[in-house]
Amino acid sequence: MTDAAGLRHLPGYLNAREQTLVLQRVRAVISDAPPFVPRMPRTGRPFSVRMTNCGPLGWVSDQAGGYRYQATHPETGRPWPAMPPMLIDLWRALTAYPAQPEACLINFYAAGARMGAHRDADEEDKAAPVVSISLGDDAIFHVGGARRNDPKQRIRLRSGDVVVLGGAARMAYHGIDRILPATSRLLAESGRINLTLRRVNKA
Ligand code: MD3
Ligand code: FE
Repeated sequence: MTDAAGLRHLPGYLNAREQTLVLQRVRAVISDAPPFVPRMPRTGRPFSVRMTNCGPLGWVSDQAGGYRYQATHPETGRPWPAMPPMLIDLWRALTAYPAQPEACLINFYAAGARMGAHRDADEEDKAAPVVSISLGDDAIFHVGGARRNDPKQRIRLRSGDVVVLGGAARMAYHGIDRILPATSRLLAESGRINLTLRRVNKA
C-alpha cells in the first residue's frame, strides 16, 4: 500500500525463490566485502548493526570521518563489489528514477540489534527514492515525519517485503525497534538482513 506521504509497503514482493537468489548475491558480496561495524561520529560508539555495501558507492561511518559515502571498503580499501543486475532490475521495476542506483547498503541485524530514529540525509539527491528489501527474521520498523517528535506508525517487515520511500517519506525519521527472533527460516544463522538501494549523486 502507498500512503499520502509516499511510503509504499509491498508485503511479500519477493517469493521464497527470489529471496534465496538475493541472499546468494549478498553472500557473494560479503565474501569480497566483509561486514564492518560502523561507529558514531565524534563518540566512536559502535552501531549494533553490521554493514557492507555493493555498487559504485557505499555508506560508511567512523569516529573521525562521520557519515559519508565512499568508493572503497573502510577496512580492506578495495572498491565495493558491483551491484548485482537483479537489484538494478528491481530498482527499475519499482521507481521512475532516470538512472541506476549507486549504492546498496546491506545491514545485518543479530537478535538484539536495533537502529535508532534517524533521517537518511547523506545523499546529494534527496529527491531520489530509496528501495528497501527485507530478508530473514521479522522486524518492527517505525516511520514518523520530518520532525523527530512527529507521530510514528509501526510496520512489521517480513522476509521478502519491499518498501519504496519517495516524496515526503524520503526525509522522514525512521528506525528499527527490534528483531523478532526465529520468525523466518531463510537465514541459517538467524537474524535479519536489509538491503537499501540508493541514489547518492544527482542523475
Ligand atoms: C524511511 N535501514 O539503512 S530500511 C538505513 O531496515 C535504514 O535496515 C532500515 O534505515 C533497515 O538507513 C530501514 C527502510 C527505509 C529506508 C530508508 C528510509 C525506510 C526509510 C528513508 C526515509 C524514510
Ligand atoms: Fe535509514
